[in-house]
Amino acid sequence: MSRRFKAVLFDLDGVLADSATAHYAAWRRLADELGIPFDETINERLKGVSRMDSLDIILEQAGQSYDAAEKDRLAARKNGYYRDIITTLSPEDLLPGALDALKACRTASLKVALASASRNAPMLVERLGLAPYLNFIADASKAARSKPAPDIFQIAAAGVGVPPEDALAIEDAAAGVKAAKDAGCTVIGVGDRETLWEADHIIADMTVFRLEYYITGP
Ligand code: B16
Ligand code: MG
Repeated sequence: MSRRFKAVLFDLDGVLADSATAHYAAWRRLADELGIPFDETINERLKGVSRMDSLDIILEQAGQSYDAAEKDRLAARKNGYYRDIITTLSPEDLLPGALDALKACRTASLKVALASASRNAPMLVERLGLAPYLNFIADASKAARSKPAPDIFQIAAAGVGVPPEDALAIEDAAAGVKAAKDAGCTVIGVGDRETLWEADHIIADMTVFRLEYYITGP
C-alpha cells in the first residue's frame, strides 16, 4: 500500500495521546455517581464519538430519561472531571511511538494535521507540546458533524491543502476509521482488526508505525 501520500492526518486520543484513559476515568466517575453501569465494552463505543453522543450511549443503561438541560449539565460535569485530569499531562504523556511518527513525517516533508473529535484538542496540543509538529488542527469546533461523519478529516486535508485521496489517516476508533474512509483517505487503524475492520492496514500501536512502509519516493 506504498503510495506518494502528501499528508498524514493524525487522530489525537488513542493515537498520539493516552487521553482515552482520562475520558474513561471521567465517564466512569459520572456513571458511578449516577448509579449507571459502565464497563470497557461500553467505553469502546465512546472512542472517537462526540461528547453528547458519548453521553447518550452511557444513558442507554440508565433507568430514567434526562431532558436536554440535564444532559448539558451532565456533559459539562464529565468535561470538568476530564479537564482536571488533562491539566496534569505533559509531553511525557504522548503515546510510545507518537513523537517518532510525527518527526518522521516532518523529515519526509509531509504536511501534518490533527483530526480530532475532541473540543479539548487545543488544550491537549498545548499540554503535550504538539504544536511544532502540526501544520493544521481540525477539531470538533471546526466541523458541523463529528466522527463518524467525514467532516473532520475533510477539513484536516483541506487545512493542509491536500486532497483526502492523497492523505494517510491514522485512527484508533471505529467511528474515526469510518470518518476517514468516507472522506476518501487511506486509513491505518491502531488497535485490533475486529474493531477497526474498515481500515486499509492495522498496526497494534504507534511503536510499530514505520512511515517508509507507506510512502514511496518522490
Ligand atoms: P471532548 P479523538 C475523541 O477524540 C475521543 O476519542 C472521544 O472519546 C471523545 O468523546 C471525543 O473526542 C470528544 O471529546 O469531550 O474532549 O470534546 O479520538 O477524535 O481525538
Ligand atoms: Mg481516537
